[in-house]
Amino acid sequence: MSKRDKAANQLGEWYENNKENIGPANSQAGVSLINQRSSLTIGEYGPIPLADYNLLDQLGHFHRERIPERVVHAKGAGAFGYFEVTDDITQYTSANVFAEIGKQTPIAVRFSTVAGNLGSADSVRDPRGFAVKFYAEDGIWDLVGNNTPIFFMRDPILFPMFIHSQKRNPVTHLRDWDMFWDYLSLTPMSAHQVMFLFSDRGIPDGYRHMNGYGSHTFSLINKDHQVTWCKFIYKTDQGIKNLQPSVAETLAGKDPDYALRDLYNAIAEHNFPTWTFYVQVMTAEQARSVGFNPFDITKTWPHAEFPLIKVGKLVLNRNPTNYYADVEQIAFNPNNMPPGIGPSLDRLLQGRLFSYQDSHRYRLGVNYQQLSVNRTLNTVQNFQRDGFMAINNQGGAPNYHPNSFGGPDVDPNVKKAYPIPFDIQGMEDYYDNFYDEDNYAQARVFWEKVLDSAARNRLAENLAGTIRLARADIQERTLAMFENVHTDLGKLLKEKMGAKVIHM
Ligand code: HDE
Repeated sequence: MSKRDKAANQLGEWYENNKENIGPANSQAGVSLINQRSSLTIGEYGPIPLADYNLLDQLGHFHRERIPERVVHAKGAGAFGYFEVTDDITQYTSANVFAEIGKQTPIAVRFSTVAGNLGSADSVRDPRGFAVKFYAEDGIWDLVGNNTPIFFMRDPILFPMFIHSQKRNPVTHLRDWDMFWDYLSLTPMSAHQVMFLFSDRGIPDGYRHMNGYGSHTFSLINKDHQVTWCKFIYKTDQGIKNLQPSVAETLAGKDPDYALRDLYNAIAEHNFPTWTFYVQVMTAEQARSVGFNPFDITKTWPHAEFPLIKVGKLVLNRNPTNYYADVEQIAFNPNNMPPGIGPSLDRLLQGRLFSYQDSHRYRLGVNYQQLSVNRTLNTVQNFQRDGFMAINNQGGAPNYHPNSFGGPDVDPNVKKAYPIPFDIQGMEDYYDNFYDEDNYAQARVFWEKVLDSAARNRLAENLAGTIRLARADIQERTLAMFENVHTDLGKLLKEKMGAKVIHM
């Protein structure tokens, strides 16, 4: 951090590259400014007249510089690059991004933490967002994933409550361990994800040394309209690296932007990070007999039964030229899926298909997709018009349908590239059985098969560190939840917490 790295030299480098082209200062309208050091005054020490247009313009613009931060995933870093196909999966999907080996599609990626506000520290224990925007020839594909293959819940109605419990207490405005563990221990479907989060992978060393997961079950549709369920996975080629909690704590104070700086410098030094892209696939018949609900995001698909199939690589080779324009304003939407890729019966995904556009309309405005970082490469032709900041208002094309002026009409072949119709029947109802379905089986496998004894010990240590900060009855309930995962975990946790602390 103390050395003059590429990030520290950004301004100097910009100046070297641009010094020949720097003209006189002017307004946003391009009109030359008369003075930018002093306000206009009546007499040397007199008042400022309204005629000081430049002063009013500076202040008026300044007051409007901030937009709402993302309600979750507020702190992040972004970069650009490409996705290249290395292996053929056209037997599963007709999506243009996978059309042929060697095909490259430009991408933008935004990494993030989840609970912290803008400006919060990067090296915290929190899931990491790993959102990828593919600028495909047939429209944007947003794969808005995390660094974990699973999630805290399976029903979207629980999301706002869960997030409230993980963010700040509304009175004290502090992170609150009663809220945190109260909610999680009352919602044991979170056990699997919580164990991942408190394992070594809960604090990745920057963004380059972690995997990414689409997490949900999606569908792939091939040219014969056959549907295959699938998961998307990107594995880091830099190798997994995590931070020791004590190192992470020190970094949070010394360099809260550690992950952002690391990503920027790596790319600026041409040390481009890459990930290998895989899919797992499951046929409709396998889905019916697999023994767990394959559309439940609290579950992974075992690799032994559903092996990783290599598809391509992601390369990040370009830093944003402007953070606000390229990263703060980038807007991902899981609903953006070009032909050949579709959603599934994953209930949480279905909630997300609504949530993101709604959140962008609030944060960035109704025409957020016209901002350059969000714009698709193909031509947009539809009947949406007007609203704030309509940069592309589609000129003289008709704004209603049907019309006698060329439509546009939908391409009848496109429906074949989506998994419609889904074969579903049933009574409309609130089905609560999904709430408590099979909360512990895979969490137990994680404990028994994925972690070795040293990693189990660190997991228990990390969990105990904050459980012991909650009220005694919440501690007891949280312990009971982990005892349900495995009696050994319960025992180890008790040991780590110490009886004295529980009843403080
Ligand atoms: Fe998000 N999520 N989420 N989420 N999420 C947002 O979108 C939401 C979920 C994820 O870098 C928000 O623009 C709901 C799972 C990432 O810009 C919001 C539900 C996964 C990002 C939102 C989920 C994610 C977001 C906040 C449950 C991993 C950052 C502002 C139904 C598979 C994207 C915004 C970026 C951001 C809603 C669950 C990943 C509010 C309702 C599961 C990486 O729309």
